[in-house]
Amino acid sequence: MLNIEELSRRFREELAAAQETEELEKVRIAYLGKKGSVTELLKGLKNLNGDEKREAGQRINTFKQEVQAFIQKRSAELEAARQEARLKNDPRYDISMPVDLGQGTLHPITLVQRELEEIFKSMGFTIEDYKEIVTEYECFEAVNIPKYHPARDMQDTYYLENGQVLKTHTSAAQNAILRKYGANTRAIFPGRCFRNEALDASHENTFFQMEGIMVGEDISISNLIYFMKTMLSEVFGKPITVRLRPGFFPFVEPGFELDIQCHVCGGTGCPTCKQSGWIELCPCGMIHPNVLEMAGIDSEKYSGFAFGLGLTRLAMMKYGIKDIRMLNSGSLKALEQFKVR
Ligand code: FA5
Repeated sequence: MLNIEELSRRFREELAAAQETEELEKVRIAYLGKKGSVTELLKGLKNLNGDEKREAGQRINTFKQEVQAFIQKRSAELEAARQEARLKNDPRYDISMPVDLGQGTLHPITLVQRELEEIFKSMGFTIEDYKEIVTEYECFEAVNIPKYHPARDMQDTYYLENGQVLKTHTSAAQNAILRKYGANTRAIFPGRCFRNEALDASHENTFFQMEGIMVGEDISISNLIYFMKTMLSEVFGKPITVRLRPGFFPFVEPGFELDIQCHVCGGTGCPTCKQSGWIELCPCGMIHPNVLEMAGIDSEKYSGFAFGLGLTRLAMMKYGIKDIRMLNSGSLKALEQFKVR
């Protein structure tokens, strides 16, 4: 009876030595089983009386609870170690892998963006990244839209308290990229744009564009049309009907609007194309001399073209997506249709 302390010390030693579930089970039986030490102690109580019996009973029960709790804890530890060893040794599991790579799909805009990048890379263009928060100068002045010029109203802008703006168009990167490459620029720069738009089937407040610029000696409108046609026929994998009409953008002269026939309705008119049969896709033109000069390029000697492709709308046309809002919806049910990784 009085050897509980000694028993408790032995129990802890045996518990620590149990490295397998089977060994732990043996320890459990040795103490709590029918003929186990604790059970034997409890049986011995019948030989005691009165206070002695009550006191001994309490001590044995406390010890029994202790044994049960330690066995439970050790059992959980061994199970966790067993799982870890199984994952480590099983070639099907790699615990350093990012979770569930196999389940994701690329967003339709990413798919089109990557496709365009490959097309332009093959034509010698570099791919540039740019900020989403830009200065007013980059977004407007540097592309020939002076302060207070009415052309600013063409883009409903989100201004930040520090005076910067959320990029309204990828043209905001033109100045930086022209400065980077100078008179030999051939670059595309995809990016997210933000405008305070009234939303409808073809207008979002957050959408993607892909800008392209090419500068050099003797770059002309023919070069511009060639690149536009090559790009569109490659993306759609077939000749597509386009329409070029004059368009005003302060940073190009002359400027054009390049529309493509609506792929949702085939040109007959639907809510996506506002019943016109055409989608405004890619404004473009010859870079205004002021823009070249502001980037330190001699506009007498060099010329260039620029285009601002509506990447989100291109994805819509390519995949026949009727409503632009689906693309930012985060709806896996809708987006998982594009099972390309
Ligand atoms: C511009 O943003 C000019 N910076 C494009 C440009 C670049 C012209 C270089 C000339 C030279 P615009 O505001 O039209 O232009 O937008 C260009 C394209 O972006 C549109 O044709 C359209 O496809 C897409 N776009 C514009 N606003 C939205 C919107 N709210 N939601 C979805 N796509 C939009």
